[in-house]
Amino acid sequence: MNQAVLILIKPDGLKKSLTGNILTRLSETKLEIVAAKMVRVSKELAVNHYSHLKEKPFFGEIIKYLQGELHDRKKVMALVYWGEDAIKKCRELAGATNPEEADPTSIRGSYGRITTTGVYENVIHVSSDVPDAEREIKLWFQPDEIIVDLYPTQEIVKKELRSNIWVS
Ligand code: IDP
Ligand code: MG
Repeated sequence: MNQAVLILIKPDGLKKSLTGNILTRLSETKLEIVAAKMVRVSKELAVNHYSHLKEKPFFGEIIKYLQGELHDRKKVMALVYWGEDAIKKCRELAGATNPEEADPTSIRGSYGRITTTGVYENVIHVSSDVPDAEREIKLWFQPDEIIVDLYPTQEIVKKELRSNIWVS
């Protein structure tokens, strides 16, 4: 069954210049990239993204982590991969949440670490199931940023929308 999955290259992955390595590893899946962008992560977006973990003792730290405050890199790369069994394939390549327990040949096993303050810095996020993927993709992307029709949309007309355009 074809599925969509949200992938984030987290700030530690960007700081360690791992973008190319991670995308190369993910290309082994033969899945299609249907959306990609760099994102400056607001606190609101980070809190929404990790809302299922808000009772955990490490919640505050992972919000700072996703916002780039632990790495002086205030951005993440967000991508949507699409294709047969996309979630399982990408999670297998990513490896376990705890980078020290992850298969050493997985992305997290190869490049992750646990900080002295206990944060699992695991360089990549991968949606965990189909409902999570839909929720997360809708959080990170607007329909027009994705080159296939993943979910139902409706057309609206935005009036007096303020935006920046190129000069000349
Ligand atoms: P996942 O990223 O493998 O889906 P989640 O349970 O959704 O794992 O946790 C989100 C993120 O929170 C993880 O990727 C990791 O960075 C961090 N995290 C999860 N569990 C722990 C923990 O027990 N200690 C420290 N950080 C954790
Ligand atoms: Mg998760």
